[in-house]
Amino acid sequence: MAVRSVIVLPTYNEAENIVDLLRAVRRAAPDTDVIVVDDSSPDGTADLAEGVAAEVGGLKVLRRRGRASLGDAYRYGFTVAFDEGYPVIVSMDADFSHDPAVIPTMLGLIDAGADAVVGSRYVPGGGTVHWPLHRRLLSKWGNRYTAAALRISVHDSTSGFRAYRAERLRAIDPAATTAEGYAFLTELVRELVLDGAHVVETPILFRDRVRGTSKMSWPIILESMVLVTRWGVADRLRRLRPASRRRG
Ligand SMILES: Nc1nc2c(ncn2[C@@H]2O[C@H](COP(=O)(O)OP(=O)(O)O)[C@@H](O)[C@H]2O)c(=O)[nH]1
Ligand SMILES: [Mg+2]
Repeated sequence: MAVRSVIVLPTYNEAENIVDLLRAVRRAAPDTDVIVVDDSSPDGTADLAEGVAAEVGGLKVLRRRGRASLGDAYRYGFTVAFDEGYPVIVSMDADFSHDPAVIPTMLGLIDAGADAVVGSRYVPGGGTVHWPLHRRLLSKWGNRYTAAALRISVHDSTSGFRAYRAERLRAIDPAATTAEGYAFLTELVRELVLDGAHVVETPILFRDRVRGTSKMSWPIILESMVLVTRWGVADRLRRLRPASRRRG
């Protein structure tokens, strides 16, 4: 029997994608449960997800109220996944940018000993398809800056397509993270690396969404630049003072 696993799937206005995506996930990963974390999407995403729950099976829909934030949605979804005792937690986007066919590969890498698997656009075999030039440049150079500032060897810290060994994720206490946008994903990678976790990357082809709209915004981009710079400085200061404790 395969290890129990769950996909935490944050959604905001994914009405045009959610039903097909849940069906595709079920085909690709028949034994993996799904927790949809919806931020009260005005387009009715949560209702649509619930509408196929019986058909898809192993599906729970969480509805959050209050401010919509990717970081908050993940913090909440991970807490529920921990409480339910899943040993492996997968994260992915709900817009078909992440191919569900990669999920078994990720689960296999966790099984083989990885603590976390990052689906990476920036390792051999990985890439982006149909992504506008400005998004490609922002992502590629943002990730290069992140790797240099944080001195980590992960090439795609902002990828949301991942698998985690739950006990390793729990050890860094994701509920205590603070980033709201995709910087949350970088925050987790940094904390995992600082904690000595074995983080591996597997290539993915990231496809731009065909339906629905991106929630990317200037404040989210700015948050990421500011936080990465701040973490980079904090990590450097800590290295200068080896006696001090981790996290800064
Ligand atoms: N629950 C929740 N999900 C979000 C929020 N922002 C984005 N998402 C979801 O996170 C995933 C990635 O967001 P997306 O807009 O596609 O970002 P992009 O791929 O960087 O353009 C998608 O599944 C979105 O529906 C949010 O504030 N709350
Ligand atoms: Mg997207």
